Amino acid sequence: AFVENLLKHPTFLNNQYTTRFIDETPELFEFDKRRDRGTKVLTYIADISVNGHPETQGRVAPPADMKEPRAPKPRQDEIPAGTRNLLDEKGAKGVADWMKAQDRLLMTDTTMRDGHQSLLATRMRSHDMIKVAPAYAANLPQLFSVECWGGATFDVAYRFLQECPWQRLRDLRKAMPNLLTQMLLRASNGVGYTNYPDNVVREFVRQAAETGVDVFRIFDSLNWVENMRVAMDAVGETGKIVEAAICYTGDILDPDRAKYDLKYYVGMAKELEAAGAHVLGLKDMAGLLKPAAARVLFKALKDEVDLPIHFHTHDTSGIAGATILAAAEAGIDAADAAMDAFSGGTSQACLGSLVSALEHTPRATGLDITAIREISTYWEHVRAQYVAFEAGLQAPASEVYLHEMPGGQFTNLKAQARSLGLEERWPEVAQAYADVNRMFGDIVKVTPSSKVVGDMALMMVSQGLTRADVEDPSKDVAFPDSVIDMLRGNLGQPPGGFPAKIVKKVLKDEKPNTERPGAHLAPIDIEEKRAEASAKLGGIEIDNEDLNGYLMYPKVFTDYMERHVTYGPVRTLPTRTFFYGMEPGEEISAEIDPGKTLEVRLQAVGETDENGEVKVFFELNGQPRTVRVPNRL
Ligand code: BTN
Ligand code: 3PY
Ligand code: ZN
Repeated sequence: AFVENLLKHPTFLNNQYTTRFIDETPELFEFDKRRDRGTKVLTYIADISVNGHPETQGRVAPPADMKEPRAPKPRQDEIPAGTRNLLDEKGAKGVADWMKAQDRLLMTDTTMRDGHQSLLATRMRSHDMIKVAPAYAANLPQLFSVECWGGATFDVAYRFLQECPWQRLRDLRKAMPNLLTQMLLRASNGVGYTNYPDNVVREFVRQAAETGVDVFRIFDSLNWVENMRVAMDAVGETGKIVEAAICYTGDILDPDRAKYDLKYYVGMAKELEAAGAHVLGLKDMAGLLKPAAARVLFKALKDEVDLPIHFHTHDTSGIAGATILAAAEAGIDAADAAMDAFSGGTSQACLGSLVSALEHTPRATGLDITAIREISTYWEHVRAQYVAFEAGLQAPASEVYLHEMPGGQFTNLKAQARSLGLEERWPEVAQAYADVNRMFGDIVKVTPSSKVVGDMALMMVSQGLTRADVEDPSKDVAFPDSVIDMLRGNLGQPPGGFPAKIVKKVLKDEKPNTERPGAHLAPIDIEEKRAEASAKLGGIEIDNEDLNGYLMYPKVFTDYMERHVTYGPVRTLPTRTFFYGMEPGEEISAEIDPGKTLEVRLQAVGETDENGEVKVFFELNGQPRTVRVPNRL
């Protein structure tokens, strides 16, 4: 947000130029402003070149001679009309009616959100997305939508990528003006892990719609419709598309999992329809829906509700493609897939393969397979730059039907287990996860409820506790904070409530809250928060985008802003430079503002001096520059 407006920027407020100087010599200021931001970016490059990036150190690195990935060219100069134009002309209901009238299976590309969230710990940088966005707009105008925002991408952008998520959204929106952009919103949990006051959720939705989200896929982590209404109503008010999603768990064909049977899903779908959904999402975050069950489920949903149906699943078990094809036969309107290079495993099914499989059938997608292959080749090169973040699932895992972990959590929890020294005891973790689910009454497991189950499972395995131990009233158990919080009712209520036995064990004599958490949270004084954020950051102006970052994640946001003072607009660096710095003799360029490019050459790295500092010698746009950074190694 602030990157566009230097005048409110900490860089500017902290630098040495006086107002008089600027007023009297505007050209000089222009020059110095550039130099100043350039120096910051050089400081970042120098620091990473000397010390390495904390997130990639000790991990596999991409080959040294790897080139910057090149996006395919737009095949036409004029941007063809797409679904976004339809939304502008016909409104959200008009798009929904249009969806139902299509013979073809509409496709959403998830590469820029769930694809990398599930395969690369959400670490994909905006730079790699924005470069290819014009090719999407020109070459794949038949896409239903591009999922590119929300879920875990919001906090990871600030926290680990040193970039502003709002700027990403604005840039993508601009580069793909004809395509619907789609986000994942955790209803009252916003893009966070906890319930926010209603007015924070509303304000966030308003801003996301204004900055560029067209389709809001909204879900609740316990499938509690009560907890989805605030977000659904807020999206409805913006005129954007309300895609209300049912999270799928269990197995409708398994009599042992009767809690989540066909009747349950049809009932929830009707509630969401009545609550104002334009599109019904079926969000199978773990990839549990099997082909035969999909036929039954989608036929029933098509018969019982009048909304277009958009199906999202994960390929963890390796069978997602078959399920999507079965769902297409059963009449779903739209499905999610990821570009080939970002598909499979804990990610979505393969877009190119689905498009090919449906060619010459009544549900042919209309997408150009050559355009898909070109774009996927780009993504293949992009993915290679992030090898340090590969989760390393080598093969399909039917084990997912046991533990039911969502795609994004599976590899994450594996990494957590490894860091606790439990790597070779993974099957026990998987079993404990399943046991905890049953102990909590068989709940939907998706962010944030999935994190609660994962915390409990890891705790049990590391302490050698069984479900019987945990439930034993005479045994003292120290529960993780997230478990206490959920059983207090702070994430809302699962169908039928939490089992009394475990509630009693965790809360002892404390009475849980069974009403909607947002009903008890006092509204936040938004302007007071803006002033608070500003005060923490030396009095800079906080615009609405920044404010919404602060409301979701106060500390993550202010930490990011403070690093920005030192490092400047590093989001514009090539990904290789961002994670690995530069080698002597190497040259790169970075467009720090439209039309303002830094040409950077690293000349040499000096010796470490008596103060523990290293001089790094650069050429910046042909001029010699020296930057000093601490040697922390
Ligand atoms: C984070 O991991 O907190 C975000 C990455 C930015 C940290 C910067 S990278 C350069 C410098 N070296 C460090 O060890 N930390 C900072
Ligand atoms: C998220 O909430 O980030 C998810 O991807 C849930 O599936
Ligand atoms: Zn998903």
